[in-house]
Amino acid sequence: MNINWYPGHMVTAAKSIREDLKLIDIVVEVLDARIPKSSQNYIIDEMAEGKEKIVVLNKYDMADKIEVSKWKKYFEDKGISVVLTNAQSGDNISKLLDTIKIVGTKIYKKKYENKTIAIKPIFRVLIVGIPNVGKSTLINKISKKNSANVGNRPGVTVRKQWIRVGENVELLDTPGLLWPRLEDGNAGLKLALTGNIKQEILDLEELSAEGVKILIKNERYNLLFKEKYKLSDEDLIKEAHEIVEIIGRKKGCLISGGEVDLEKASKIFLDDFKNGRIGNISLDSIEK
Ligand SMILES: Nc1nc2c(ncn2[C@@H]2O[C@H](COP(=O)(O)OP(=O)(O)OP(=O)(O)O)[C@@H](O)[C@H]2O)c(=O)[nH]1
Ligand SMILES: [Mg+2]
Repeated sequence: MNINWYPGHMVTAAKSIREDLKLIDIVVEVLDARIPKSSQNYIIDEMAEGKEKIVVLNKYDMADKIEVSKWKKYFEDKGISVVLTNAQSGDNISKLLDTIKIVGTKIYKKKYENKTIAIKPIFRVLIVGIPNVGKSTLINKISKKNSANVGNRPGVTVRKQWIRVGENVELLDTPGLLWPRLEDGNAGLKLALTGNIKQEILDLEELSAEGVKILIKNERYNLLFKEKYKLSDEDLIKEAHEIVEIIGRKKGCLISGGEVDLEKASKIFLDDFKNGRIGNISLDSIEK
């Protein structure tokens, strides 16, 4: 699947973030806990070079807990602090704020070694990540305000915005930045299934069939899938697009003549997938 998606506002945002980096002490990279590899952006990595980085694995509530704990260890082994969050419910948000303060204090101690600082330091934090990972939701939860716009579609934040938290933390919300070339592995497919790129720009029937294939291949996900749509063992050995059709029939997506409306069926399946309603599913495993 070849996707080239790099809207104008992202180009502008990337430029302005590069300028803001001079003011920044800490870079918080927000990843989707279901796809910690595919939701990484190499532009961000390059921007964060030389800065202290914290990785947030957000939407933890929808991810496969076994895979997430492996990913947590992977980042920690590289010396990066990791916080698992559910920005929607607020789980672990205070832990993230504590981590920011710990890392910030460490930076200031190093910077002002042997000098007494008269003023209280302010930690300036850049919140970055690909579209729709939950950056603005996270900021609203940390600041206990609804200053940042949120929405369940990529591309909600189009302008950067500073948000003050307490006395000594300032967060910079930024528009989602997507690596403009997505040909590596199945990153585009995974980003579409988790809703980080607009599903409408893809062929929905092809996308849902790919999603079904992923679920069938994995022993645990296969069971979740079967349970969710009350599928039989016979259903599960059929071709992926036929399984989508079965789901459509069960959901009553019919057009005249009793045929299944495949587009509607695909949309229902993809919406369930994106919103974690099939179960806790991760698409990036650490081994691959
Ligand atoms: N289940 C779940 N949903 C979340 C979580 N965090 C955010 N969301 C939802 O994800 C959607 C996107 O959230 P935003 O905060 O707008 O995402 P963003 O990263 O700011 O997106 P852009 O501004 O488009 O780059 C919203 O519908 C949120 O409610 C989470 O931890 N779990
Ligand atoms: Mg946003």
